[in-house]
Amino acid sequence: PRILTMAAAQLGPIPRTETRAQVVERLLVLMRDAAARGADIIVYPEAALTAFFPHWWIEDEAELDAWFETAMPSNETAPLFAEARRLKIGFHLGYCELVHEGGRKRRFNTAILVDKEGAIVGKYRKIHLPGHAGHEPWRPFQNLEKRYFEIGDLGWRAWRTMGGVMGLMICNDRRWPEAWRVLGLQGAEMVMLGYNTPQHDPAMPQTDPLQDFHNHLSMQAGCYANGTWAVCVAKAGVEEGIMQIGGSCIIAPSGQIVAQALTRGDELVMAACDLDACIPYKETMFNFARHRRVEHYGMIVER
Ligand code: CDT
Repeated sequence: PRILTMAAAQLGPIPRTETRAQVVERLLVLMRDAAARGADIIVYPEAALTAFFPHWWIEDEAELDAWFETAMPSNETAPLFAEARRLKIGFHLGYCELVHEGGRKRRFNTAILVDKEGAIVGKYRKIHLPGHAGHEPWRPFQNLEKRYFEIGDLGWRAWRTMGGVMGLMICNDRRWPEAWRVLGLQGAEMVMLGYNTPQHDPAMPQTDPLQDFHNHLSMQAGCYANGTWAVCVAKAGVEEGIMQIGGSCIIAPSGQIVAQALTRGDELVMAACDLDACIPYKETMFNFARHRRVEHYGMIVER
């Protein structure tokens, strides 16, 4: 067996007034607990350093920019890297990234993978941005990812690190089989993803009672059809008046959930994951080289 002990670090709500330093303190509490319980990697959610500001219409550019990180590590996040190095634990962190590239300001919804020496070994910028770009006042809250972020330009990559093949995606990506498949085609054995998912979808309220079901349905199917583990982590609970689902979990290549959060607050969910459990799925049912029929899949990319 190739055991990797994974920790999903679910976060409860982050009030808009909470500082980065205060959030990092919460992340450190979870990291120390995870390390004491033998975790190899701790996975924090999407946009883990702040409240999920795409829920609000923000006109002032300076006010918008303040929600983004311009350096990673930064003064505020450096303690995470230092503690990971000291504890010999890897981590995944979702954050909102502001960079100056090609002579212009660019904003992305980003996740990084950091190894046990505190080095950034993987970076992903969210590709499937949900929501809308304009102000829609009929909604009880906005979903302005299409306004505040550019479509990620790094693709879905898999990295050989910490004893396995690791892939990243972010939130809405998990609902798209294509994202899982692109990672599966690179041999991913461990997918890490974070999410901020409101219980109420103003555009589709009939799915409100199904939010947890659709969450797990997508991720369990993605794991099974690609023979991979996944660690899936929520920012949960009532954040600035908006209830977000929890259900953070660790999913096996069989598609079974092996551990799941019980609360909608800060909570660690842990499991010892045998990466060799991916092998039967990758070599038999989902042996891509033997069984995929790409000559019949063209429409997927042509339309
Ligand atoms: N953060 C993120 O991508 N959230 C979306 C919200 C649903 S869009 C109504 C999600 O797919 O969970």
